[in-house]
Amino acid sequence: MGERPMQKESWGRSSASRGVTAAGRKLLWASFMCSIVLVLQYLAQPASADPVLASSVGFCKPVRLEATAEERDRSVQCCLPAPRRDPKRFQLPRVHHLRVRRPAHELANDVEYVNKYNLAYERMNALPADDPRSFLRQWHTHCSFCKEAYLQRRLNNSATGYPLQLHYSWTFLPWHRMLIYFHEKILGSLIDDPDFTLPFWNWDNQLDATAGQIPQIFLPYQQSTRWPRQHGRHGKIRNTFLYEGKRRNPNHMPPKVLPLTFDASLEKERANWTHDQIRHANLGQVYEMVYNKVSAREYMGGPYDTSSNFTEAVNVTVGESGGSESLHNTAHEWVGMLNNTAYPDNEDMGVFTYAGRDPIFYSHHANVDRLWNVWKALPDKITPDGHRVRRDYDDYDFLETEFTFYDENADMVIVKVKDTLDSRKLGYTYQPMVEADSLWINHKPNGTKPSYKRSDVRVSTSNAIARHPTSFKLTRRAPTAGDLRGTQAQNVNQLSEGVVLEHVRVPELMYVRFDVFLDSPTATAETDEDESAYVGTFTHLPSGVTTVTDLGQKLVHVEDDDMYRTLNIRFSTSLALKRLGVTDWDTDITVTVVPRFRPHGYGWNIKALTFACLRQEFT
Ligand SMILES: [Cu+2]
Repeated sequence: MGERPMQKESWGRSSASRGVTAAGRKLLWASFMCSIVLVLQYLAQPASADPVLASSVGFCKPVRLEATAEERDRSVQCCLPAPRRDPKRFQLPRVHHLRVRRPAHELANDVEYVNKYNLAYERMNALPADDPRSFLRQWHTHCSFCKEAYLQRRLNNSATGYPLQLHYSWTFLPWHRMLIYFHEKILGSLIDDPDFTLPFWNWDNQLDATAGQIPQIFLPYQQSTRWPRQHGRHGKIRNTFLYEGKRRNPNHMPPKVLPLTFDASLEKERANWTHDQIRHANLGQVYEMVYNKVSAREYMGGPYDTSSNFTEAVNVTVGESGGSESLHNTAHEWVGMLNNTAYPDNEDMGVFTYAGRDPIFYSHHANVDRLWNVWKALPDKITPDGHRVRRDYDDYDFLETEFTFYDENADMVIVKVKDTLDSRKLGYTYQPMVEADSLWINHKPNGTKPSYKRSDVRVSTSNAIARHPTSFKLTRRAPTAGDLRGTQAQNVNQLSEGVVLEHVRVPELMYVRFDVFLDSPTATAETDEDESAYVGTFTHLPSGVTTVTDLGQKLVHVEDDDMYRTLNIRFSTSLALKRLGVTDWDTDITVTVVPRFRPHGYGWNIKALTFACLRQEFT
């Protein structure tokens, strides 16, 4: 296979003892390239990267939709109305009692709640289009900020010239928290209920079989005797707005449960999975993507400041999603119309552009928000120290980042990230789900270890993610005091070990999903994600909109450099290494990337899915 040269590699315990063979020279070259990337990154650091003002004031462009055979230039206008009054600074509310968000599956038959919830949305939907509180504008808020309609600004309001993007970085959690915070406040004000809370879609809950289904409140209620309360003295449930006209995959309705390892290309093969199999895989996935992430960088994503430009071809600062964001992508794909030719745009949930048009979006994000709180309270038990406290970033550029939203009075409010970090200070909390959470916290992956001879391993020397599972060599070393810089670890034993694929070029329009295994060169698409060697999944939602199949006619577009996103993709390795019995720092290992998508039309000889280097990193 021409694009994927493979080399037999000699494996010593120490990389120093390796002879300089042709393969060795290539590997040396690869690590040289890795250091060049790092040096360039360092040199190109602008002297004055500052916190970002994510504002809906100023230049706004329509959001591009990918061309179809019929229409070459398609776009959606999701710019927000200008504020009618001067923006105000956000003030933390005076909290007398905490509002409690409850799980959607437990609220399904609460007639009073569901009717209130539906009425609030009906009223929101009835507001005129120039009202920023209207459902249309709530959807547009997500569409415009998450699809780069606006430009990133400095805190003095001057534009940086870079598109504003609130995914792929540390802004993902705080921005979406405040989006649903104001959304909830507006809904409450429309029904004169200041205590109103959004329900959360508790998809990580594997204790209750209904928790991971599309919650009943988003579906038409059946005339059923199973829920007599619906039609009893409490009246009937009306939920028309919550489902009518929403575009969701009809194959994923209850009793189907959201599989958190969902893989559109394997959907047929996995159709016969038992509920127990799904349940087990789901626990493993939340364990890997939440519990296994100790540092802020691993869970929340990489930094975002005024030097960050995620969409330029030759860029320095690249996007980096945390475990939280990667995990949340799966529910988006599964609810939306992925790979349905009648819905080429994957709407609603399957694409950032339309996700906010489905009310389930706000409940999905409420669970993402809840898991953020849960994550901060998890014990370490992963780093050699074992007692690192999981904390939010404390960088100045993070804390001082500003967002603008419209509040329940239709006023523009400027919120600083530092005011978003404690949900209790914002006046709300979540109903505790201790028993369900503990299932994934205490999950034990299958103990199976792959057996192979190191001397038989063929590692790739080209930095490309290929059609078939590909193994790469990862050179390891012990952490030093220098690795502490920029982290929140108190000492080297608190550092979390990981592997980073640097500067992966991902076509914006391409659905990409791959699994990563350590020291498991025999891993294939059939390998269970719940085995010891698995360290996580990367998922990229097509963020222009098109089906994968449609791309067959549009190869030319992929040549445009601005159609790529450059991302760092990080996997936490401490626990897997422990499980695999790799206890020293000198053992080099293989990293096997198993693609779980079929890029029809792209072919594999594309510039896409190459990366600059693969390296060990401590955070
Ligand atoms: Cu978003």
